[in-house]
Amino acid sequence: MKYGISSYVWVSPFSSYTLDQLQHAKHMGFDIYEIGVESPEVIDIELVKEEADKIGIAVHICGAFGQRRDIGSDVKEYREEGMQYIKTLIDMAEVTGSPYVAGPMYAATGKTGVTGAGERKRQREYVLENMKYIAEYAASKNVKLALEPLNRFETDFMNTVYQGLMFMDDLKQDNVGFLLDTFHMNIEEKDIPSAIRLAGNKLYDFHACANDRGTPGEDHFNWLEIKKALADINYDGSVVIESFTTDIKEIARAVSLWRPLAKDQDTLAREGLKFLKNTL
Ligand code: LER
Ligand code: MN
Repeated sequence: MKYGISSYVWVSPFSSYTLDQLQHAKHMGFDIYEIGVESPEVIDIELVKEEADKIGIAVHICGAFGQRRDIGSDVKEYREEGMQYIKTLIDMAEVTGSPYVAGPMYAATGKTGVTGAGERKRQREYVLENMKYIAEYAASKNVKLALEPLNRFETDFMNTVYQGLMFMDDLKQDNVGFLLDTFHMNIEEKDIPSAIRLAGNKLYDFHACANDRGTPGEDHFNWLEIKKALADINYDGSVVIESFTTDIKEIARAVSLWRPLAKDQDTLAREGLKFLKNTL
């Protein structure tokens, strides 16, 4: 297992001006720094890779999907922006050697309420068509796509692993699997360990969050059962602590983090890592 930390814990947006974060994460004992890419235009990814190599930390890529990055939107311009953005993320993953691009890339985060049958069908067709293209582009660069089911307040498209598997059945692309996040599973899955087992070898990335998005371990989760489920599916990928600074920009409304969840963000990272290393 490799342990990571999301850039959202400390900065928003991550940029070439916040490269010191890599050293900070390494010092704390993390193996991976997962960039939540809000503004690609302020990230010189070659520079990030150079710095990461110097420090000895891996850089993984996760997306942030505001309204204009919605590949299932009725607005053509938004679909195109979404496609262009995901292609940029894949290019970044290729540069840093990230095995995946992760995140809820099937829709704008926070978009809910697509209820009419016609509208739903149209959205799904757009997403399938666009994801197929993106998955092939990713495959050509040896990158996987880790789709993240989100809770009902953040998406109406994919809330559970079961729905994700149905979508993947229709998509038929080998390099598409899951990013599972304990925060979302806690709201949507009947049983978190069963959901992990259902994802099986389709699990590519894992967000370890407390149920309130605070320090992993300071929560009501049964981490020993989560550990068993991860072991049962032979998961040896990344376990990334995801929380957010209250300054979060691209997906502020969806994240809805209005108060600090720990004494400070360093404490959250340090205590969370200690807990996960001891427990998993
Ligand atoms: C992103 O990884 C995530 O978990 C979402 O809740 C962000 O809105
Ligand atoms: Mn997440």
